[in-house]
Amino acid sequence: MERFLIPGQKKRSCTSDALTRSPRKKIKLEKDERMKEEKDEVDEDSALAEFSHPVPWQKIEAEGLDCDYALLFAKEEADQLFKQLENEVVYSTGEEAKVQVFGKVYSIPRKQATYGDAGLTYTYSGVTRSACPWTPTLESIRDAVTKTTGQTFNFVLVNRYKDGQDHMGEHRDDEKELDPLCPIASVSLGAARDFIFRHRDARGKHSCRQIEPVKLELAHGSLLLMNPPTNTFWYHSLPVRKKVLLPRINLTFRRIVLASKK
Ligand SMILES: O=C(O)CCC(=O)C(=O)O
Repeated sequence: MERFLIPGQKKRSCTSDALTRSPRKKIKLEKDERMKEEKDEVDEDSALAEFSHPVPWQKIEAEGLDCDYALLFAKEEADQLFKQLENEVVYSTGEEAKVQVFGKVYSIPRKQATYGDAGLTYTYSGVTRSACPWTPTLESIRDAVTKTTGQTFNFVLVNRYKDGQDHMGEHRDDEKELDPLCPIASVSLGAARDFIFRHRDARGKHSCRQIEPVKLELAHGSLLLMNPPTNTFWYHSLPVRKKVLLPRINLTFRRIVLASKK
């Protein structure tokens, strides 16, 4: 994994050669360096003003897989957001809490809700869901993701896992109504859970290639960006983890293409 762009890191100049300088010259140089550092810091701070959360990003790459991972919220903020979502989000019941797989209807092993801009719908696993109006907390998390990534989103799928028995099976988020150029931004709050990517050519008994799965742990307050073309080539899942006893909420922010643009 390669580390890249860490917007919050301050650059410090190396002092080793300064040790060999004469004391008077050294004092002047140190003063100049301090002034330059201070100027650099001001420049960096103003450049960073647009980032609400200057966080270290990790690049996760494999053949056809391109993801970025970072901690977006510190623990206290993430705890607070989790509590607020517990109060605000209303999860689907009845037919909307089911999926259809090869014509058979199943109850989903977690709770789900969909929020977004007025009039949007999203169809997956054979069920069409309409967007409820944004809640204040979903809106503020969406805006934090937009500030950090520069991407805009008009829809969010909320999944609540009561513990490690709740899970999500392998799938790709490749529905035709999703903007193919927009990453899917996945924010995790609550219990850390394993998240597994598997290449489409390396699944099941009849897989035609040997490609190692990519395994991540999604931490409390984290943001995972699944950039195109990840969802064309890779399936992802959140497997059962019996040892996990605490709940988790996951938000996947998406951009749905408006009907006139499809
Ligand atoms: O809960 C998760 O991290 C997985 C969510 C997911 O795969 C999805 O919303 O498509």
